[in-house]
Amino acid sequence: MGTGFPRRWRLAGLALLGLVLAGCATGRLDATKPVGKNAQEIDGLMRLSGWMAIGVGILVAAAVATIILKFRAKPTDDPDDLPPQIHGNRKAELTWTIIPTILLIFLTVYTLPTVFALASEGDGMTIKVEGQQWWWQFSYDIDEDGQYDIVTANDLVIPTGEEVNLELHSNDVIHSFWIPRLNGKKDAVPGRVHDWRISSDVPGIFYGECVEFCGLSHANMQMRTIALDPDDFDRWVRQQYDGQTQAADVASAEGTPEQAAGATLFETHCISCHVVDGAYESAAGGNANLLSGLAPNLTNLMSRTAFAGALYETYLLGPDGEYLRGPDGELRLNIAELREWVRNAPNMKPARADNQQGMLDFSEVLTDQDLDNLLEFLKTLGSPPVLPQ
Ligand code: HEC
Ligand SMILES: [Cu+2]
Repeated sequence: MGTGFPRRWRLAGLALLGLVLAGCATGRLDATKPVGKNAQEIDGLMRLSGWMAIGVGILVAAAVATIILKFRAKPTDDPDDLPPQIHGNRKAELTWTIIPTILLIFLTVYTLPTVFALASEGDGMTIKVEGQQWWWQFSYDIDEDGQYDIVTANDLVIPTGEEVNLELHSNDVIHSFWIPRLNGKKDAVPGRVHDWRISSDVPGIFYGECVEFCGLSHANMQMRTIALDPDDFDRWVRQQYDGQTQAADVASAEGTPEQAAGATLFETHCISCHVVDGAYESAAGGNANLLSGLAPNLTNLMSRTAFAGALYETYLLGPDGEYLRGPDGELRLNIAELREWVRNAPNMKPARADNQQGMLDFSEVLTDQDLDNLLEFLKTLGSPPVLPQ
């Protein structure tokens, strides 16, 4: 064979291609099973253009095959006898110019309404979304007075049945927000505000990833949308408010001795970056130790299904992704990974704490006893998540 690649290289390439393609349709980031209205519209266009491409592909392949077979050299041909030599063919050239033009005009006209529909404003609430290396923050102005009442991370909780507006920001470099089953991708460029929408008619957890390369832990910058039916969403809002009061009580040493010791350690080591509403607000809204100026608000840490840019589950999952429960039906905290995170976060998720990106390594600072106490304190921050029914 003429090509320079040995056979096993070509086979390996084929196997790799197979693996890559298999990755397209499996797992949590499956764009082929749209749930949100916008994702469905995008999926419809994908399918239409996909089928058109398949049709064109088949026609072209058939034409090529026909020509190869029909005009191949026959044993009876005289090798010196050339077929008539021609230059150009107006009919053929017009055909293969006009048909694609018609197809493309059709696709354009068909696509435009969706492009405009995706850009219009939804009828639901507006949530501020901030990307930073390497996690997402979500801020809610529940009573619409211009103040954010709830600030959370990783889990974007939305009510079902309404088109939620997202205001995308970035605090450092370009990120891109994508929840494949709910909507397409939208970049978050520093210094700009991008409007986006998201909706789901059914309750559920929908996973997402940052899809603009943003540095060391880009692959670990995940997030999820938790769609709750309106009653559950109201429960979640009340729960978030309750968490704010609760935290204040523990911080003023109304807990167990371990919790109080944890609160003291938290004050010493953590509040330079982390805010806990009602308790530790001194650094509220900003922090000089981080390039992005923000660390996750920990007020309702326990109410989030994931931590560290949704890289780790807050509660233990079984083999089929179902939540494991204790004897009283309560969720089981993923205490091992949470403890390891507090001990040495850069070990759990690549970061550059020395460059003001990411959480510090506390393994040389905190003793085992300190870690136990800190964990006792963290456990008081909010109540377990409201899960979609
Ligand atoms: C230098 C700033 C800084 C300090 C100090 C710091 N953190 Fe963090 N922390 C961060 C950043 C940034 C993240 C997000 C990291 C990521 O997801 O990549 C984070 C994440 C966390 C999370 C996960 C929260 C979530 O929802 O994802 C917990 C829990 C946490 N920190 C606890 C602590 C504790 C406890 C201390 C004190 C012992 C502490 N942090 C000190 C910056 C800091
Ligand atoms: Cu990113």
